Amino acid sequence: TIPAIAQPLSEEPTEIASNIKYHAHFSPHFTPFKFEPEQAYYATADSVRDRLIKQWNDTYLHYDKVNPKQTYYLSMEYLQGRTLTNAIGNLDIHNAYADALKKLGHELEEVVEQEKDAALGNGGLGRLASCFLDSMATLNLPAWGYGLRYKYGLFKQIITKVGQEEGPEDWLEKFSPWEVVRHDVIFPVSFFGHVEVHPSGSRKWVGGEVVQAVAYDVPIPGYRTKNTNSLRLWEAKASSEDFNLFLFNDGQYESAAQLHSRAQQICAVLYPGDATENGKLLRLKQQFFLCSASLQDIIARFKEREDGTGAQPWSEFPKKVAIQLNDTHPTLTIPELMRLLMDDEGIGWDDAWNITTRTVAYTNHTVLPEALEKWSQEVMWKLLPRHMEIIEEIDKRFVATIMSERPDLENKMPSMRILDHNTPKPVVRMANLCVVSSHTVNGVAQLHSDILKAELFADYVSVWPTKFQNKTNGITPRRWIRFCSPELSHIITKWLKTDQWVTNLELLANLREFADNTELHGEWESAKMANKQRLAQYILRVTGVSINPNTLFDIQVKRIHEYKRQLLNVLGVIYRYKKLKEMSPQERKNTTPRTVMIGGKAFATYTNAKRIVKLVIDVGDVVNSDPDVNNYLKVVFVPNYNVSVAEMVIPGSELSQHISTAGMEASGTSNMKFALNGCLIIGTLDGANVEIREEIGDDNFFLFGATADKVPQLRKERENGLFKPDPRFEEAKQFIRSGAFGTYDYNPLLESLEGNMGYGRGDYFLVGHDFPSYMDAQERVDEAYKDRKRWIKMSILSTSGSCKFSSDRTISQYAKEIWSIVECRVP
Ligand code: DL6
Repeated sequence: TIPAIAQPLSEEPTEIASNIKYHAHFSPHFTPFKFEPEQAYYATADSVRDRLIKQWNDTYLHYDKVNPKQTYYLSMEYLQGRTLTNAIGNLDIHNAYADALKKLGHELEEVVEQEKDAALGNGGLGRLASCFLDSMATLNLPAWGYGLRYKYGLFKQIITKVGQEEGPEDWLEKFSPWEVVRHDVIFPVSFFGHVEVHPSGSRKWVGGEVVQAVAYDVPIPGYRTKNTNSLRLWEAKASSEDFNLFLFNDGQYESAAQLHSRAQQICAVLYPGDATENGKLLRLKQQFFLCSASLQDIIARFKEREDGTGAQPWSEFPKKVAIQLNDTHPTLTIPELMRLLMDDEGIGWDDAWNITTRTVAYTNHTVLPEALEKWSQEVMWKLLPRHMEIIEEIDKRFVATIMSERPDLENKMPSMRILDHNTPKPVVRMANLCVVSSHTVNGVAQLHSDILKAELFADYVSVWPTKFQNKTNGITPRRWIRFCSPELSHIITKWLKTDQWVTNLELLANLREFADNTELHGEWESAKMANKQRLAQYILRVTGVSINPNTLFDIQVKRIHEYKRQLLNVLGVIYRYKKLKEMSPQERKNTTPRTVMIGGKAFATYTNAKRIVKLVIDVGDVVNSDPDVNNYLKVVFVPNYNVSVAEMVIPGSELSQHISTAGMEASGTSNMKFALNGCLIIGTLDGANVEIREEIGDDNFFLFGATADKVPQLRKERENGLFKPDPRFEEAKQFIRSGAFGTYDYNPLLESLEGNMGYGRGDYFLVGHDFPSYMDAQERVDEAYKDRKRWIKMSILSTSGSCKFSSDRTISQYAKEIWSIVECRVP
């Protein structure tokens, strides 16, 4: 039978079911009459999209009518993960869709599993951007996200005997039902070319290569509100005129489509390798492509909107537009905005500079030297000659201003300047350009912001003391507890007698009064157990390792990096294994049994990080197959860590490790997700750990390690041969050397902990220094876990102390203190 016409907005399961059937029939993506979970997923997604489109269009119209000041969040990364569960959750129709699918013979849980993660990001910075989008929509803030529509997101991690291997992550392999291509939103973006000087003195860039930026919009629904914002992702394509039919007919197929293939390269992959000159050029092209397309779009919207008396004057631009640069990747926004204002709109330098600096703000997300972008001036002159002229002028004027107003800073100029001519290859320092040109600069946790002010940007602080702010990161409570842990969420709602906490996380503080209640303890423990069982099944499915939910689930999942110190974790596990081996069976019975899970991707060219992955795998193979110990210790490498995996892992966690060298992790956000889910933290005083510990209490946090202020001194002492390693540390390393974990050559990894101090050498990350206090903290964990009552209480206090870490709080602060935007609720 032909399904009845779709009823897009009904919330009645029978009508939703008929709507899904309608889509399976009339929006066909597959062979007719097939309705397996995959077909059910696409039909369900189409059905959900109908309702999103209604809200989305209403939001668009409303913003257009009210013409509020809007925020534009520019980011090279968004780690959106899956959309279906989030969309039906935010629209508050989860149960209706679950019932509807049941009527059609499917389980919602199985259907959502069909969706591929949109992994258009690398780690915390990209996931933060996605949490921010959720909060902006939920808070009814008029905001847009802008990014790139990479064909391949972050690579797929394949774990083999060799270690990590990388494969393409083809999230668009079939298609994404969540994006809408706007065929009428298309802007030309130029590269290369030259600058023409007109007799009047005005300058104009004539680009050599031109590609088209086409808008693909993804709806971002707020939670229980009609406001549905947009994430606009740009795709690069060549125009049909760029296809050479003559060459094609002559059999020269590749030459005929050369410009097409060059355009396609721009959005082919997130973070293409940049070891070669070609790779560097491609990355710069990507960054400019995002900035130029987004700015043209923002300016077009500004010009379209009228203020009642006609076109808005340019002086209004900063009153209507706030641009946030998510780290330095979109820095080219600054010279591109200057260029568009001066060369296209005929505005003079001073007014253009005034508009630009009142519009743009910059967030710094790292103090790691290798992540502070520096672009070769030579490459920039080639690719963006007019922008380099503008950057030179900004630099020149900055030097002149400082020299006249702050001559005492003369000796600081070489490091404060935007242009650095002293390196073997002269470079543009993007962070300096951002600081000089933004009205506000912020760090992402209090400690990080303090370090920025005291060290990285200290000289600028003396010039512009009020420019620098802190905005401690946050996470969306919708995805990171309400939807990924419905069991725990229902308990919270029951005890708080309201579900308002989902948008007002402050209410979690009220759980505190029940922290000793035995009834709550029972419910809490069984919810955590259900989540642990679900995780255990997942681990069995993806790794073949069977883990026991009655052991302590100890988890470290994040990008693999030496500063994050997964190596410290593994060395601790190795020491634990060795001690377990040496114990009698009776002694082993008195230990706290643990399952240690480590997951994360190592950048493809980061050899030491890949060695760490290999070590975890090898240790797991030995420990898990050792009958003496495998009831007391298991070690698992969680493959292909991404947003969906996190949604499975975090609710099932009991202890999580956030153990970076103090001063090196800007904030961390997974620490917040774990704490919110009642997982205790073992960690250093680094990034947001500091604030998490303040909020949930010292007694509920397993602290260890050097503090950030001591790190430089400790490195010096080490350099001067004053470091005396703990015997446990030496024993663990020696155990690896003995070949206990196979024949792989771990010497380079072990050597990174030895020798002379230097970045990446001589134990720069202080693993050896922090090892004994880490092991002591782990002993305190073992003891605490044995006392079930105490542990559950700590877990409840962890959740109830997580109020501060909602991205709703963070975004409200950005809105008020940086962007000056207010709610614009769709009636
Ligand atoms: O602010 C989001 C996130 C922080 O939580 C992490 O601590 C930090 O490492 C990460 N930074 C980056 C830097 N990338 N660049 N450039 O990803 O940001």
